[in-house]
Amino acid sequence: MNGNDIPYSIDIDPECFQVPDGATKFIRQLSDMQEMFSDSEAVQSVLESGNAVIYEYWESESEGPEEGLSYSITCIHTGTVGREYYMTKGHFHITDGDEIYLVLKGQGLMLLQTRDGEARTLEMSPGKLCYVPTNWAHRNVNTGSEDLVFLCVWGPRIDSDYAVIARSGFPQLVVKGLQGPQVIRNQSFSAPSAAGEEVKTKGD
Ligand code: S6P
Ligand code: ZN
Repeated sequence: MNGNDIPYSIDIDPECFQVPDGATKFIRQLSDMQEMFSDSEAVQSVLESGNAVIYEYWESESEGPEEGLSYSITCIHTGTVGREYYMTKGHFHITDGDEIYLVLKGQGLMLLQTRDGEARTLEMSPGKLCYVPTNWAHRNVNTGSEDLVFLCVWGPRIDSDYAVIARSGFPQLVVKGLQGPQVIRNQSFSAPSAAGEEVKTKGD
C-alpha cells in the first residue's frame, strides 16, 4: 500500500535507486543470505572484510488482498562471492500468482525451477520481459559490470517461501569464468520434492 490516490503515476529512474513515498524498502547484505552462496569459505572471507550489500528492493503492495496490483523495483549490485555472482535469495510463491519482470538496466540471468527440479534460465537485459508462472521458484543474478535493475509486477498479493531455497538451492550456479559468465550444475542441489520439502512457511 503506498498511499497514492488512484489513478496515479510515479517516476522510476533506473540510474538512481530511489524509494517512493509509502513503499517498503528492503536491504539484503551478505550476512542475510550466507547459506545461499555455494562457497562457504569465500563467504567468510568476504564477511571479514565487510558485510557487502548484495541487493536492495522496494515494494508497493496492492490496496487489498483481492484487488489491485503489487510491484517492486530491485537493484542487484555488481560483485562475486568466490566465483558466484551477486544474486537475490530467490523464493517459491506459497499463494498462486504469476509475475512479470521487466529489465530496466544491466545484464543478468533469471534462474527458475519447479519443485521437481526442472530448471530454466532466462536472459535479462534492458527491455526484456520475463514471465514467471506460479510454482516456479525464481532467482536473479547480476552478471554484468553495472547494477542490474528490474521492475516486477504481480497481483494482488503473493506470500513467498525462502526456506526451501535456503536448504536446497537452485539446480544452476552462475559463476565468473575466464570467458565471462558460466551456468554450471550445482553439485549439492536436491530437488525440493525429492527431499520431501513442503512449501508452507513465509521466510524473510
Ligand atoms: C516478489 C518478486 C520480487 C522479489 C525481489 C527480491 O514476488 O519476485 O519483488 O521479491 O526481486 O528477491 P527475493 O528473492 O529476495 O524476494
Ligand atoms: Zn516472486
